[in-house]
Amino acid sequence: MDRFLTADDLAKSLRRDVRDGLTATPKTLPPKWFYDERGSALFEEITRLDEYYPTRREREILTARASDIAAATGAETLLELGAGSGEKTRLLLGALNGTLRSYVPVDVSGDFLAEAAARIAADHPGLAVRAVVADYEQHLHLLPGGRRRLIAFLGGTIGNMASAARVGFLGRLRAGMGDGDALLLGADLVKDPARLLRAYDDAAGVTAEFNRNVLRVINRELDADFDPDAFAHVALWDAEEEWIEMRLRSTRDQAVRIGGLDLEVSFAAGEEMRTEISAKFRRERLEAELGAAGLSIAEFWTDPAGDFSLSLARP
Ligand code: AVJ
Repeated sequence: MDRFLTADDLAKSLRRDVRDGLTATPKTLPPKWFYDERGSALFEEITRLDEYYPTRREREILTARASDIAAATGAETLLELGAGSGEKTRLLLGALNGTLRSYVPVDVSGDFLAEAAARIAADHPGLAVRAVVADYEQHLHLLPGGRRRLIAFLGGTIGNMASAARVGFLGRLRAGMGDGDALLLGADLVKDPARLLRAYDDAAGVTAEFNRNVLRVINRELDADFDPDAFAHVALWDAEEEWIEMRLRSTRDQAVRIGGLDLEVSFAAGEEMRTEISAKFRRERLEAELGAAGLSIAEFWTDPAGDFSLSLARP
């Protein structure tokens, strides 16, 4: 396993994010910190909820198009940005078995990554599996090279970035791509806001717990004393930006001490802190943003219901 990101780097960036976010107006926290062990388990639970369609829809597209993806790319290396559930990976690896020689899962967390990589290596003898611990926002240029690489960025995670950040990110990705490489990008699509809101505010309250989990992460990692029960989950649709926003609303006036930062922050009753944006796309916007980054869409697939998209883009 290659490490471009140490536990110390990660701790530093958490400190910076929390200090910057909690001293800003309005307060914000980046979604990156949801995913400790409990947060990852809660996200897995979200993907099985009736209301949360993206994972199922993306799987439908991958199942239907895996052999098209294989034929179109003839990929020798599969680079996967962000740890997949393993299931999407298996679909792709199965389809690419004629040409694929190596698989490179990339994630910020080494714990989950080593396990997942070992399982895949055991199931695919002959496939070189090289896990890389890296932040794909910072370390794109350090990822393994090769001819015919397929870079998969699935799940709709691109939606966690605002438009300018997406174009910047895609541009850096493009800068490291050769002519034979391709990008497989999963992106959720604009749809009825009521359905979107249900997907991000489920009846069982799993998403609410997932949202509050970031406070537990900060309590543990930075010796803070957030009372997660004093924050209510909020999901809203921003029609202008075409994104879902998740927030935590302070249910009372309260002060929180973050011992590890020697910082005290106060929240007014009703004050809202943004914890995630999840942008939803139209094909035109994907074409425009990929185009601005120097990539063009060779294939654009959706599930039959038109809920989710997979784009295959090339330099
Ligand atoms: C993993 C970022 C794609 O935005 O839908 C799920 C995270 N947040 N429910 C998404 C999430 C609330 C998810 N991504």
